[in-house]
Amino acid sequence: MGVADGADGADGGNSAYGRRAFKRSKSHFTDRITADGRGGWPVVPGRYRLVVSRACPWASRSLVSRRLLGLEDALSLAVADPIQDDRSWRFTLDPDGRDPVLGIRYLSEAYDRRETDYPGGVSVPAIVDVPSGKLVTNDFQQITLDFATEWTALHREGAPDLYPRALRDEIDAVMTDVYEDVNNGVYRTGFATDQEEYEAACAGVFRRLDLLTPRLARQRYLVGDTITEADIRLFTTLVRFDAVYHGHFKCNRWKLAENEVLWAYVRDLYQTPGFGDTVDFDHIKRHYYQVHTGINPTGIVPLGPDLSGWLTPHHREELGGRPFGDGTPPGPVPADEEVPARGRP
Ligand SMILES: N[C@@H](CCC(=O)N[C@@H](CS)C(=O)NCC(=O)O)C(=O)O
Repeated sequence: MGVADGADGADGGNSAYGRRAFKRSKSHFTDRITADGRGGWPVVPGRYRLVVSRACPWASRSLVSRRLLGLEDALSLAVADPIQDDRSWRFTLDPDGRDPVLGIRYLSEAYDRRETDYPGGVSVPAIVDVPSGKLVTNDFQQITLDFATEWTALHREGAPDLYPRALRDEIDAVMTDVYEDVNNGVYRTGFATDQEEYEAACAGVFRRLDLLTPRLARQRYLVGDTITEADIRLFTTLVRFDAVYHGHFKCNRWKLAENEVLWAYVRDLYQTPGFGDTVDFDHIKRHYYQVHTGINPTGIVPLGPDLSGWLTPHHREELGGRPFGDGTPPGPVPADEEVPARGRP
């Protein structure tokens, strides 16, 4: 496999298999879609298409946030095959291998329409302007913040406030630490190329999880008493932890299922409408184990872990908290977006 997370420009330069420490590259296309259209991309229902891989934790943030806010009708969804080829993300899950709305076979075609001969990697999540077929943004850090704050006119009735103004400083501080040590820390651990680098990154992952544990033993959610952007970002890493980060990325001091607090926290979110219904464990496992041939040369995908625990009672309601604040849970998943049975517990 020519292209792999951590092996190309989109996700850390050539460092995953080189001698330098793993370093995540910045998103290249950082245009924003805004309520007032100040950057040339106004929020308009039906104009844009969100392209994701359900394998990818960064893309999965946008899937969860889109569901919680009820943006499914306003912003359509393309799901890429979890296995990239040497032209990167492709629409081989769709009839004739083409995205039915954009009419393209590879996400790179939308990148090319935006910038010819763009030398960097192709990454998800990506938002594409349907009329022109051009990529607008692949800036995963900004995409969900803009869903919460710029797409408000299109939110469903009862949508939660995922980035409440009064809590932004605290949310930002928590997200910065979680990004460095956990979201990106698992990648630095998995793609480390020497022992020292691996040990430092792995220790950092568990140090941060140890620090989060007493906080989440006291309170149901990371910040305040409702679900916020901070929970979405921690969730998309934790939900992958035992399935891929523990084995494939060698983050194996303990399994999440061995930490009573974090395991209950992530199960609570998994069972909350808008979270677990976006998760495809089949895509997650096949992507990591088959694509990163540098660290798993046989491409063998393990059979475990057993997924049945995800649906067991978590008892987190006893901590109080109001998942959606003054709002309500999202409705059912649109029929054409349901995760196939093999990806679910
Ligand atoms: N560094 C990416 C963040 C998103 C990202 O790394 N996505 C991964 C999938 S988890 C990706 O698409 N990597 C390119 C590839 O694997 O071909 C960006 O520039 O926005």
